Amino acid sequence: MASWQIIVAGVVGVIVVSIVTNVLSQVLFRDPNKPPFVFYWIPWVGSAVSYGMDPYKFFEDNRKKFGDVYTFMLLGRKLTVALGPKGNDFVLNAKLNSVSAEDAYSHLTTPVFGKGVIYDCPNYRLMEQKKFAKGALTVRAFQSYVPLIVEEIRQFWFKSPEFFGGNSDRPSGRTDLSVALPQLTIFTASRTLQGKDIRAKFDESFADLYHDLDRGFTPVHFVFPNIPIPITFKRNAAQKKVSDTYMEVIRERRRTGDLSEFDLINTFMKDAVYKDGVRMSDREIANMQIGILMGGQHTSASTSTWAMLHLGADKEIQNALYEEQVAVCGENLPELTYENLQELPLLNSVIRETLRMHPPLHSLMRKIRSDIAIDGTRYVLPKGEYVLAAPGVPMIDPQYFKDPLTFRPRRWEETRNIINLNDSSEAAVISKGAKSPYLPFGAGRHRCIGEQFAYVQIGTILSNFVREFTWTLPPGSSVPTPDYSSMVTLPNKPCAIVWTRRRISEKK
Ligand code: X2N
Repeated sequence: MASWQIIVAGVVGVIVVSIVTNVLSQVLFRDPNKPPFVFYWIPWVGSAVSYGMDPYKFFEDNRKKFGDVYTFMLLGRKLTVALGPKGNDFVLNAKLNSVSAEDAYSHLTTPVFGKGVIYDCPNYRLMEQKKFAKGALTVRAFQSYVPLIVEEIRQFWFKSPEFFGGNSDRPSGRTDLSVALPQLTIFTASRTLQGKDIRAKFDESFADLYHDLDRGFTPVHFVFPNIPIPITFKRNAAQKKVSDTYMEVIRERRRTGDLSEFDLINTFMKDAVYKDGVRMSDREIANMQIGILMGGQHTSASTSTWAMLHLGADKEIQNALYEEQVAVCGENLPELTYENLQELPLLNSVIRETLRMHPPLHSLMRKIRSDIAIDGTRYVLPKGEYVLAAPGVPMIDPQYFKDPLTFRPRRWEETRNIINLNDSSEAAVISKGAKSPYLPFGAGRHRCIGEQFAYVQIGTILSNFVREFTWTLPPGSSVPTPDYSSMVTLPNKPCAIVWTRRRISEKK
């Protein structure tokens, strides 16, 4: 035999033996103190393909076989899924010394956000960072944000003729929302959360740098954080440049002393002193801004895109939103205010319903730090493995939501603020605790702090589109299916709408 034949035979032999060993060990050894295991053929890869293609189908198929708790292999990690409201509570309210989010996420997020913040610090630091950010997101701040968002939307319409007709007063057109709405989202988020100076940078270099950061914030980099490809090098270079730019802005603001805007850079500059007296460094404040913008960007862009698509498919709701604007804001539709947003129940139901069907994150993970028992079972999960919550699963379960795959914002009309965990009707499912079937913002110590901002930003965007345009999906098309291959659940492209201007305005 030639030497290459020996090598090929050896490699094939190793593969065959490892597959056979893997299959046999799954079939022969079942530990009664461990959850059922989803069978897989290929070592290490495990269930990656079926989970990665459609996680909700994967969760549901295996729930039928195993119930609410089971373990699967994902690219070298053993993850135990805990489904349903009890599973959400188990994962999201697990004790700090038993599970850790930073041990599950840091290798993905730290190269993008930078050091010292979010998942690159002890949890007690993150808790205070969230408090600092939350301290900026006051009613007074939101009141200042709404006109700024309205102004950005106007500029976007008039300065981006490719999307909405520009200055031409084009009465109708076709737009790909998956291109337009991420741009509008970054402009509105940066203008409000980070101020005029940072917003101005998005007309120049910042957009490309953030694009480089985005491309390094994917499931690929979750699996191979430092995979030696150009995307990784660009991610690293962009992190440094963006962080340095924030630091320059911080120094410039300190020099001029102008901290008057209600943005998060100013709040952190003023207030970010930890309880133990340590002040956040400029570098940490800068990296915090990257985390906040990355967090706000993908989730909001995805949610507003899904909402616009569903409204395009539902003329009745779209018109009712316009009527609601007229009834609440007045016949001649004066500029929207933060107070108006609180008085638009159908608008808020549209956002709530969009998040029910399309929560941006399908999987929330924690790494197990010390063995944990699952109440009511014999199962003990060992240190080093992972737990996974999927809050989106109960949100499309007919046990909790009638006709769950139908977009029906009015289902929320009867239900405001009623909490009753024993009642599984739709009237009972909005809750702050973790035992709710409706948790698009998670629960527990890692619960989202961006909820109110998201409602303000998305609410303002949807209101202004409803005022200016009517739209439909292109003839013969329907709402796109989900794409699970990026960090948030996006609609598959193209996300086209066909729009008509309500009145040819004389605005220039
Ligand atoms: C190769 C298909 O695709 O078979 F951004 F300040 C900022 C959540 C982290 C989920 C990781 C793995 C999927 C493999 C598919 C901030 C606003 C946040 C919250 C396998 C064949 C980010 C990683 C998901 C692994 C799925 C981290 C976001 N509010 N933003 N095979 O969250 O909050 C932030 C927080 C994570 C994951 C996966 C595959 C604070 C495939 C085909 C392919 N996952 N995933 N945020 N897979 N295939 C955020 C939480 C934080």
